[in-house]
Amino acid sequence: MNEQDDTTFYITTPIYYVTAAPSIGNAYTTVAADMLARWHRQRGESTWFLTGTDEHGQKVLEAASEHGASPQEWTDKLVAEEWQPVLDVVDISNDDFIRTTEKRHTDRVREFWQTLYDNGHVYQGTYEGPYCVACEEFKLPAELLPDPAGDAAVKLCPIHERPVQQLSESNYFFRLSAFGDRLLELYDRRPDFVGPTSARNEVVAFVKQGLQDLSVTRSTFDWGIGVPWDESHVLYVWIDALLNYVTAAGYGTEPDRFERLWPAVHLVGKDIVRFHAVIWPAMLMAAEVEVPQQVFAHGWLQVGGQKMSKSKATAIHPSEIVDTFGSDAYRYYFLRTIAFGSDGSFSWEHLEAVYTSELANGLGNLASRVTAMVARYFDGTLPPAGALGAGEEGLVSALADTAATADAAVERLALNEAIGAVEGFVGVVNGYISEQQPWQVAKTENRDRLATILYVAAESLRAVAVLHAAVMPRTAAALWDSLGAEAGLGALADQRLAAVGEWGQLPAGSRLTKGASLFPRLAATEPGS
Ligand code: ME8
Repeated sequence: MNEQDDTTFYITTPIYYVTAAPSIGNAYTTVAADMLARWHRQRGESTWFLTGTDEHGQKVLEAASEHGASPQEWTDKLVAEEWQPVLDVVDISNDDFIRTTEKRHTDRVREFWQTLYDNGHVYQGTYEGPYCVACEEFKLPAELLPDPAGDAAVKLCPIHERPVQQLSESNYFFRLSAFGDRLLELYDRRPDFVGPTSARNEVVAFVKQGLQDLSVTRSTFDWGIGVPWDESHVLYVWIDALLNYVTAAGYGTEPDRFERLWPAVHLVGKDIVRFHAVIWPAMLMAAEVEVPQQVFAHGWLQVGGQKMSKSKATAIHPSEIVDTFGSDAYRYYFLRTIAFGSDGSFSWEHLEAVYTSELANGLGNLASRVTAMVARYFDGTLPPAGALGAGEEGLVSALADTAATADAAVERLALNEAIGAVEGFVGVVNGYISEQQPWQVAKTENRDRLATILYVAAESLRAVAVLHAAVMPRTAAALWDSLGAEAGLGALADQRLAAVGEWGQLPAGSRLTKGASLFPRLAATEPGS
């Protein structure tokens, strides 16, 4: 816990392009960041969680004009109707939401680039080369794919498999090439700066090839932040967007707040790791601002073996899943079943199988069995435990191990391992009950033994509520409620992870109630239909 010092765990998501409605791909990063934010709060750490929208650039401009709207009208509408509401759909606890069209951002961005220009980091030149509008990225000819139809003049973006544009523009350039050695030294000195290892290796190899200077302005359209020293150009969308992480944190306006928040941990998809781990730290080095704490790239969600994407119309909206399974199962499914950092495929069948086996038959069944038996055999009042035998001691140590394993896994951003550890513990408790057969013990005179079994099970659920609160906040709150835990232990949010493994916290005498089923059986309709 760092309640004493004034550093903050500052976590960010990418800011998403407002070209269409959000997909489960965008929500994947946001949910992962949310789990981390909630976990750190549950540790008692001061935490700040930022997400938002990326609203400038050619891609947003084109989406707006396809819909007959001005870009500002288009982004205002989509942010209000889609991007902000989706945060409620998947239960996001962000502290701030930044839009790159906000004045708090645009003013600071202009100042930042003016300073770099004044200090000789920017010069005028001409960009001749390929550009992928879908990536909003200047490409190297060597990384492009040939046209499947054999047209030598057409080259495809390797990510979007769509033709790139050939640009020839008079632009301003940032001397990115000057930062190669300092970047390599950074990756060397801080091996965790880029994660996971696959992303780090890619970034190091890319920088070792030698960096080219980066075109940082565009002059063939005007949807962007005006270049302060030459208003006939707008800033290239990426070097505007990356600055959101500092403009939202008080850079240039609130030095004390900025000092407290910065540097941040950036969660990104692996498609944009170079922007975050190469261009972004170089920009900060040029401005003499501290580089991020970490850039962690997760993998791609795939549907039918391919990266799910808006441009290929394979995007699924989070509501399609949440409407059937609920937000907690949604969050659990994506974070639990995909190794964080690797690609993972989504299918309705797999989602339904995990929901049924781990949530409905696992945690849901455990909670309903325990609360029902306390109601039935002890009128809903939790009895004190008698002497603990080997079975109970096994649970006590399994809990301590689970708590330590989960916390260490979150520290490494192995979110799936943390959740898996808690799921494993739920399985152990379910196994304990099946073995002990309290319903048989209830037929004997041994009330003490029955009390011990049910106390031990309820106390285990107390810990599960705390350990699952970051990934399934609604379920954890419902469980806390049905354990009657608040009366003896206070609010769920005040339970500290450092103490979650300490045994015997739920007081005997707590009033348990069998609430509504945590994970109702699915209706027999086709999910997603
Ligand atoms: O790149 N699998 O925005 P964007 C996993 N505006 N994650 C996915 C995904 C998928 N199939 N599809 C999208 C941008 N994502 C820039 C960012 S930041 C300063 C500017 C997630 O709308 C993932 O986090 O294209 C990916 O990096 C991000 O959405 C791309 O969102």
